[in-house]
Amino acid sequence: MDLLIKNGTIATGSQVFQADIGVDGCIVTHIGRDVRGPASRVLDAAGKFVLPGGIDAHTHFEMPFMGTYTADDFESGTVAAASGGITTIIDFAMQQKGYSLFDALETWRRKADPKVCVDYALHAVVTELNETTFDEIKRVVDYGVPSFKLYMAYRNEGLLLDDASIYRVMQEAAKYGGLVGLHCENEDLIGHFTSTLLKEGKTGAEYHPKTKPTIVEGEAVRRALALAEYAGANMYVVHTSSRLGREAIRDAQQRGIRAFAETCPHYLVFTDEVYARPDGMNFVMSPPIKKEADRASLWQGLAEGDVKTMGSDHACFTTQQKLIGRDDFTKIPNGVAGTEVIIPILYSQGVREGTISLNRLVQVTSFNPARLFGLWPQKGTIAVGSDADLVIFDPEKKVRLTVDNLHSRIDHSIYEDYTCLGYPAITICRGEIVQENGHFTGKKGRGKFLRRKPHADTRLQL
Ligand code: DUC
Ligand code: ZN
Ligand code: ZN
Repeated sequence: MDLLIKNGTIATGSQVFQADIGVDGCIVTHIGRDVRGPASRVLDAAGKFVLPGGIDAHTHFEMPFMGTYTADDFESGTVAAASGGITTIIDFAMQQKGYSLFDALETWRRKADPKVCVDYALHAVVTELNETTFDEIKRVVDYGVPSFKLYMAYRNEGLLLDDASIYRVMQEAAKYGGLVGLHCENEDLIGHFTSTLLKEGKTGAEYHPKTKPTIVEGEAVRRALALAEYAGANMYVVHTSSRLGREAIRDAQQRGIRAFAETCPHYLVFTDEVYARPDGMNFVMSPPIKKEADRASLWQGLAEGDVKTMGSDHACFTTQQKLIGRDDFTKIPNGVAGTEVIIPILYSQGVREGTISLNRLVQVTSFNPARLFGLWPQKGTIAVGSDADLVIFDPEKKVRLTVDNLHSRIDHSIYEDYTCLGYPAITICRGEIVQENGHFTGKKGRGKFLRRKPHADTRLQL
């Protein structure tokens, strides 16, 4: 065999057990108490956990946005991902006005294929619904992209889709087992709050969260839920940031609606006090970070099971790029880095503090995204026959999330003062060691495009 991992404690979405793992080529071929070689490489995982590689279903690499491009491309972004134990990313192929969904998928594949260092898949972002795009929905699903993303905000960026179009995409996608992701924020309210503040001369970064109070997300989530319920669609709320949003989704789930919530590491760590800091602009993302009660509620959602996944919304910008909005917060490119910190933060702040179990960490970082996005059972677990996407996680490794320890192509870290206890020591992507003790050891372009399966049973359950 090619790789033998001895003496580790394996954690999946449902089990924790002691076993060795044998890998041949890209695939796990043996799991057992005393797997023997010969093997080309043997790793001793005594005292460590072996987790299924993380799936970050929310990245924006090399994305044109707010007059610039996100700073990480598919190379630096996936090096960062691998360094944090993420072995699959799902990025968003953004439809440009006047172009088809397939144009966007082709553009994104051209950007990603030569550079990507871990496996990847794509969501199709619908920014304009015309007869071409409507008819494309089935073909996009058949191509291996059974998930869509619709924006209820960002009119000025050309991303917003009106409610009728959202409803039509939901209804059409549902026919083919697609999942519809939504950026839920009420654009008209944002516009009202923004123009009021700007008229008062309030232009600093500290005013960004004031344009998007919790009702902005809460209302939009409820509207999206109503549309999805009527359309009979499965829906996924990206970057849930508030108690109102989370509770709306939880209540809908309890009524049998197939709605799933994702949250992001920054909403679990910070409160809106960060916007008063001198580096407040670095925290400008949408939705913005909210209050302590929201942060606590999202942790509760992870623990209780209604928040199903962790995505990073990795869309980062250098200080120079952020300074585009020095005199007007509405021009600060929105977004932060995060793909590298998902697993370390969930472990340090969640598992170590007893808020979530190790199984729950695996569910939200790997098992659930694999199930929701049609990657199961190739990804999302450790099993004979599954891809050898593995993280050897050292629960005693201390890493401060400073700019020097992280791998994004930006010059700052919003987590500068955050020290993790527990960190991925080795990341293995389809049998290849891509990260060892903070050093990237993989190869640019080795990641594969993953064609995903739609949900055969549209009554998706998790
Ligand atoms: N939010 C961000 O902060 N950046 C990219 C897109 C988004 O929805
Ligand atoms: Zn968004
Ligand atoms: Zn996003």
